[in-house]
Amino acid sequence: MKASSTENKSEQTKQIPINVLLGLGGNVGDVRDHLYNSLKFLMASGDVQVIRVSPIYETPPWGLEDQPVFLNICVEIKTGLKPESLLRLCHRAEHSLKRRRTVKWGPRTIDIDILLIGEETIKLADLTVPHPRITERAFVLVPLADIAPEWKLEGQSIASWRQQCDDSGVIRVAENDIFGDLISLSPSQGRGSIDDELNGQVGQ
Ligand code: A4P
Ligand code: MG
Repeated sequence: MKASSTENKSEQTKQIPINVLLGLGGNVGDVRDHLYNSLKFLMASGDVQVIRVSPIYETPPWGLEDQPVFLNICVEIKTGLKPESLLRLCHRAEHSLKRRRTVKWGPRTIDIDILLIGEETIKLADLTVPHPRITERAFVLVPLADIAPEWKLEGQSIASWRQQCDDSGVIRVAENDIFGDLISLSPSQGRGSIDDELNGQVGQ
């Protein structure tokens, strides 16, 4: 699905660009591809610059244990989108990768969570920032501490939360090399025919 250029133009002017931390994870299909294509989709909007990407971690399923292991990463982006627009863009990226919302905490090709937006606190009907339960989740804290150890959550650094979490079963399975061509490009450089490029690359 291609984002409408009219919508993008109005979104671009809505806010001074701010750094945002995202958490991405999935356990259905070729998840490395989904992680890469999600970031590419976000960049293709022209409103998102990828600043840092963590290594890729294999993580035991949290919340609903009877499902395959996940791959997780965390990403720092810079965006001028307002939070609600960023959430909509993330949902469009999930949709492009055939994400289906069936079971809460259940299997998915990709899930994109907005973890932190600068130091903002947001409580809307469909958006809570900081994302709930970050401090309980090694699948978030381990990759997050790799890219944003100094960011603060509830008065403590991410590095400190990471040290306190139970990271059993969390395994670094790859560095961030596959994302190399996406990192630190200007937003316009990420533009392209994302629909063409994604076509046929995802199975579920
Ligand atoms: N929503 C509210 N705040 C946010 C936010 N900050 N970022 C709303 C993103 N979305 C936010 O999400 C449900 C609703 O949350 C959305 O409509 C959005 O408006 P969803 O993606 O439809 O459903 P979900 O992901 O199943 O539920 P939820 O509560 O978001 O679950 P989580 O917290 O994302 O956890 N185990 C491992 N190892 N790795 C994982 O990645 N992921 C989950 C999902 C469970 N277990 C996991 C993993
Ligand atoms: Mg989610």
